[in-house]
Amino acid sequence: MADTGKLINGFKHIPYSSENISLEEMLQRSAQFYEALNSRRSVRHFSNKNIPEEVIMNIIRTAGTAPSGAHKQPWKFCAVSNQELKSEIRRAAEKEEQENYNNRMSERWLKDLAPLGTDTNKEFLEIAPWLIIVFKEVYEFDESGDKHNNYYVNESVGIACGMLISAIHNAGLVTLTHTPSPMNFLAKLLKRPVNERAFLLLPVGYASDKALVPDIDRKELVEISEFYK
Ligand code: IYR
Repeated sequence: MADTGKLINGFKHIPYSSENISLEEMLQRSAQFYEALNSRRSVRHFSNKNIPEEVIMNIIRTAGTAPSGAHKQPWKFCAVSNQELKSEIRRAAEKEEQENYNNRMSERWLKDLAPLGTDTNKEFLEIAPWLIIVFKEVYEFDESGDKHNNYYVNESVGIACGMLISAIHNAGLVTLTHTPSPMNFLAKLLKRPVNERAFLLLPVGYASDKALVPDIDRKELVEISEFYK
């Protein structure tokens, strides 16, 4: 087949086209995708049932399809199933959380969290079969070892995490975005290189048979959007 690509700034560009679907199917697929993601909930009660490593690999592959500033892909997904490591992470996270809930968080913050039923107990860190700890690469090293900051790192890694969460839900599994703060103990425990900072911790597994989630609603379309036609 003829190569219809071309060079831009000396770099190869190749043809890309949108999937050709009918308007009817577009409407159906967009509504179905919304329904699928709208059934996702942040779940804090996990079963300890194993998940095949290949599933976790596919979920991470999906997150790695996210767009990123200058295509630097400034992320690293650390998948932990080692029980001792999970226990160490729980111990360190709960230590920070005790400080957070008892001293660092404002009355208003605690009041805002009350409907979610969160507390300093992070049992899920030991029970969930996998923990995915997402690191952002704030800078990279060039061939001569010089540091160069990456671009839009929080935006890029945030988008990748959204895709990770969607992939977890799509696989029939549950997660929650756990943000023990400060999170630097994670880089230490996982022996991460100096250019990486912990961004988010997501336990991944099946929901426990006894899982409960808060009875809360999402904002309606009119509340989250404004159309300019
Ligand atoms: N990091 C704490 C507190 C917490 C903060 C927010 I904002 C939440 O939406 C949920 C929890 C914790 O993980 O418990």
